[in-house]
Amino acid sequence: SRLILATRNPGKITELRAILAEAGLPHDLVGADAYPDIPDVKETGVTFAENALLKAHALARATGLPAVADDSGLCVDVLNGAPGIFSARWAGRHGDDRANLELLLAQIADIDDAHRGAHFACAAALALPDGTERVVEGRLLGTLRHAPAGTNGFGYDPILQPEGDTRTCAELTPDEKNKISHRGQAFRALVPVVRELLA
Ligand code: ITT
Repeated sequence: SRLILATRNPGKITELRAILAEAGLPHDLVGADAYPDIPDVKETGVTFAENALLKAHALARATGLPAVADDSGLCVDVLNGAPGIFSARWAGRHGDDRANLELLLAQIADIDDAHRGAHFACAAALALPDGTERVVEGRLLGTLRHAPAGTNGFGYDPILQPEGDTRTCAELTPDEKNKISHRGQAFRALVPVVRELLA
C-alpha cells in the first residue's frame, strides 16, 4: 500500500524508506512531489508536533492516502529554545542555511563553553484520510561550537557537536548521523505506529 511523505527533500524520503524496509514493512513510500498540484500548507503551529500534524493532515486529505510529515529544528538552551520552529528562516529567507548559521553563531558568540547546550528536535506525524492521527518525537542533544566544521549534512550540522562525540554532525557520515539523529529516532518511532494503523 502507498504511504506519502510530506517533503520535497529526497534525503528524507531515502531515510524513511530504508527504515520502513528494514522493519519489514511493505509500504511503498512516495514523496509529495508525486502530487505536484497540492499546495504547501501554512505552518501555523507553535510546536514541532503541531506543524507536523498540520502537514500530514493536509496531505492525507488532499490525496486520500495515509501521510507522514515531519517538522524539525535546532533548540538552543541559552536562547530559551530558539530558533526552534523558526530554524529554517532564522535569518529571514527560508532555507538560507549559511545565513541562519552565521546569525546564530553571532547571537551566542559571548556564551562560554559550559552554557552552549542545544538539541535538534524532530516531530514525525502520521495522519489517515479519516482524521486519525499519531505523532512521535526524537531529539539529539549536544553543544554548539564557536565555528563551523565539516561539510556533510545541512542546516546547523556544522556547529552541533553531539554528546559523547568530538566531531560535529557535519563531520559524521550520513549513516552515523541517521543512527543518532532526532529525525532517525522519530522515523524509527513511527514504525510501530505504521504497523498499528496500517496493518
Ligand atoms: P521540508 O519541509 O521540505 O521537509 P525543510 O528544509 O524545511 O524541508 P525541516 O523543516 O525539517 O526542513 O527543517 C527545518 C530547519 O531546521 C532546517 O532548515 C535546518 O535549518 C534545521 N534542521 C533540521 N534538521 C536538521 C539537521 O538534521 N541538521 C541540521 N539542521 C537541521
